[in-house]
Amino acid sequence: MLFGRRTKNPIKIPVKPVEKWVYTTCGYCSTGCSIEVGLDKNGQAITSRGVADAPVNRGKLCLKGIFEHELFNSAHRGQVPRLRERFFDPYQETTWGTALDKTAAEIQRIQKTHGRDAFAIISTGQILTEEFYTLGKLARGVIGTNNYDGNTTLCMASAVSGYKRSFGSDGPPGCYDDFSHTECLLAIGSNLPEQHPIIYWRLKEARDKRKFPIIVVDPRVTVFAQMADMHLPVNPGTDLVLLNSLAHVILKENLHDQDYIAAHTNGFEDFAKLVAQYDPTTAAGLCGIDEDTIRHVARLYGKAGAAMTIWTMGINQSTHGSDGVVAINNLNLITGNIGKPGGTSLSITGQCNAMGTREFSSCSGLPAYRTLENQNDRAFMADYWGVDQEFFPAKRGLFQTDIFPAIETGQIKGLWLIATNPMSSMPNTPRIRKTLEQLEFLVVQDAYADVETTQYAHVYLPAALWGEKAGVFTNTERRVNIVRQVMNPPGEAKSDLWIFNQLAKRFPKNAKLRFPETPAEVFEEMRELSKGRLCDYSGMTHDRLEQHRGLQWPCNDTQPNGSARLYADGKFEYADDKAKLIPLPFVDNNERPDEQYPFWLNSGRVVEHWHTRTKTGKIGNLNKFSPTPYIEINPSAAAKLGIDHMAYVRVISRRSDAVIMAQLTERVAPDAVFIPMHFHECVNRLALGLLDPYSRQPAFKQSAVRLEKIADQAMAATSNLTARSF
Ligand SMILES: Nc1nc2c(c(=O)[nH]1)N[C@H]1C(S)=C(S)[C@@H](COP(=O)(O)OP(=O)(O)OC[C@H]3O[C@@H](n4cnc5c(=O)[nH]c(N)nc54)[C@H](O)[C@@H]3O)O[C@H]1N2
Ligand SMILES: Nc1nc2c(c(=O)[nH]1)N[C@H]1C(S)=C(S)[C@@H](COP(=O)(O)OP(=O)(O)OC[C@H]3O[C@@H](n4cnc5c(=O)[nH]c(N)nc54)[C@H](O)[C@@H]3O)O[C@H]1N2
Ligand code: SF4
Ligand SMILES: [Mo]
Repeated sequence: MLFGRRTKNPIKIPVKPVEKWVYTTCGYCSTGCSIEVGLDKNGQAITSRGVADAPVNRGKLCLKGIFEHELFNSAHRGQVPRLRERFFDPYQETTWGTALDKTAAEIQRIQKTHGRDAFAIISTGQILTEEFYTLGKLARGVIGTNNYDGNTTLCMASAVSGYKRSFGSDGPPGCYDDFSHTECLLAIGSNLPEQHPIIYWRLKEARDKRKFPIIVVDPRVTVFAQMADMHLPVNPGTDLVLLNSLAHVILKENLHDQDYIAAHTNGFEDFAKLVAQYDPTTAAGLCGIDEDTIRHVARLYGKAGAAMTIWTMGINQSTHGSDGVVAINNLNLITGNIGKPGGTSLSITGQCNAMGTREFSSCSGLPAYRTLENQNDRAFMADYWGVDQEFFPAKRGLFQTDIFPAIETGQIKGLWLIATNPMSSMPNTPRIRKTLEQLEFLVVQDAYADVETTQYAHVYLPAALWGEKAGVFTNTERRVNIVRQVMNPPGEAKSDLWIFNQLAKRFPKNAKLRFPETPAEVFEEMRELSKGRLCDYSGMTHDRLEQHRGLQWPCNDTQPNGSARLYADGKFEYADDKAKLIPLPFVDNNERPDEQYPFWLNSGRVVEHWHTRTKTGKIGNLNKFSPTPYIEINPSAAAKLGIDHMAYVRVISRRSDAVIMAQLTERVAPDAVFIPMHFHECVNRLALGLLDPYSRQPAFKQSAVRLEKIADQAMAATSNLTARSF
């Protein structure tokens, strides 16, 4: 007898009439999947598929990648530049010439009246590296403002800072292939299955072939926590205590790698003295993980032949984000787990090109990991670009999170936002709204005309989106991959590269400074500049990148096919080649729950949506699975407050309030709530966002709120601010 499917008609998937497949790289997350977009005979994008021989995704895509071609026809794309005198006037459509003349004139007026740094620029992790590099040249070499940063301060700044403190340079040392070699994996503050589904698939595949323990540290019972061997529901903001305690046990039980420590690190004695204070009994009282579990995990990690740690925003977005990263590096240095197969500190990055901006945008320094603080680097770049060396500041300027307060105090008068939406993504948005109102001039350069920041802009510049332009992205494992142009931008929208180049022409500048027009020419400059640097691109070309489906830097004459790992020889980027072990005392400085505001407020992502939903909010298949903002509340806490499942509830913090639909679930602890970050006028009306002292990254994931039951549910539904309807 036959069972199941064989007795029925097989499911039929309609064949799409694809005439041509175009190779490109996914424009959502930092996994860096190779993707092909199928075009029909009219040149319309009708489908997407994973590239079978791509080393990252081997033919797979997550659901955002599967529907990525739908972006080309999504609603509310900006098609024409717009202009107005005051932010409350109606916008007028205008020509590119007028919009760019006005922008250049306003930048120059503000700089002349209030000083060069009175005009600020905030960019992103989502444009192409060639665009980042060109923007950097414009900002540092032509406009000359030091208040130039990226939204990566909301995202990767703590990882960058932690890598620099430990190893002397930024740059994630590991790769996805480490999953195939590791004997123990610790994942801290990362929800891989939802946020990096294909990295998760790689991990799961490796683990299915060869058993090794996966330990997930997260206050919330995430999808990742549910598949882990052990879930450690750490108290919010106390990962540093846990990490110090793991090191304590490893040293006490002699599980550390003395030879490695002696040969490749400095600072062991001070470090050992500090972690001696973090015995598991004391640590358990602070971080909420019982002492036996701490000892058990330390032994698993210390005894593994190769052990690795991955982390994402649960570490970076914290008042000790940078310290958390250094603590992870400390753990791996004392166990000899850096630069070896399966032994690494791998920061899972966020946006598609979070790495490209670090390498080439000059936001925090100069191209190819050069710094403003280094006189030789300044001299080299001044000579290369043909600008006066004195034109460069000798120290980096304000971070994104300090630029907004500087607008409040009147120090900054003008702002240019490129591919970022701080009206939704910054903490304490009521304050951001008031801040933007104060600007004399705001220019918004975005692919979508309905992005919230346009409410306060004077000029709107419509930009081409992923796949409407060409260039490269770098993923989590330092793999540079090519984004080929699939379609033309809609209407008069232009690539960010074109916009930067046109603007550059409107400033008086040194004759030597060149702004090449094509991405391939810009790439040549980047290759040349990176030769001999850690992020060496000199062995790459756009075509080689497509042939190899991405190459990992350093990629040069000696490593023409790229390098899987950094620091394999134990040589770090400090002058004496040694890494630093750094003692990290834990200081409890969060806004914590109290009688008035008894719940921890946590926030993060869902698999269907991308950030502030300017993109995924318009893709039917994504938005329909997750159309509504919600707040996760533990059923026992809800019962005490009389809050029903799916009822609207008022959530109040010291900043503001929001009305959100309750989801009762045991994913969150009785003293904690979780709200996805994707919805406008929602969690970021409430979040405090205290800053990490090194990275200036906000602690988005720890603040305090109270909940109020709403009697009039019908009224709550109609007055709900949080839903943006498309
Ligand atoms: N679908 C989708 N994928 C994305 C994105 C997206 O918007 N949508 N965005 C991309 C970007 S830019 C980024 S940065 C990444 C983010 O990727 P992740 O960091 O994995 O995602 P989040 O959901 O922000 O946060 C991860 C976890 O941190 C936990 N957490 C909160 N507080 C603490 C704490 O004190 N300690 C610990 N250990 N954990 C804590 C949260 O409970 C949450 O489960 O995702 C990328 N991928
Ligand atoms: N509460 C809370 N807040 C958070 C977080 C959290 O976990 N919790 N996470 C933080 C993190 S990690 C991040 S990365 C930020 C993200 O915050 P944002 O960067 O502000 O969010 P996005 O929605 O990705 O904004 C990108 C904008 O660029 C536009 N765009 C896309 N591609 C292009 C292009 O090629 N050119 C141009 N010119 N425009 C383009 C999009 O339409 C969109 O408006 O949010 C942060 N905010
Ligand atoms: S995992 Fe990330 S890179 Fe891969 S398809 Fe999904 S969103 Fe794109
Ligand atoms: Mo991010």
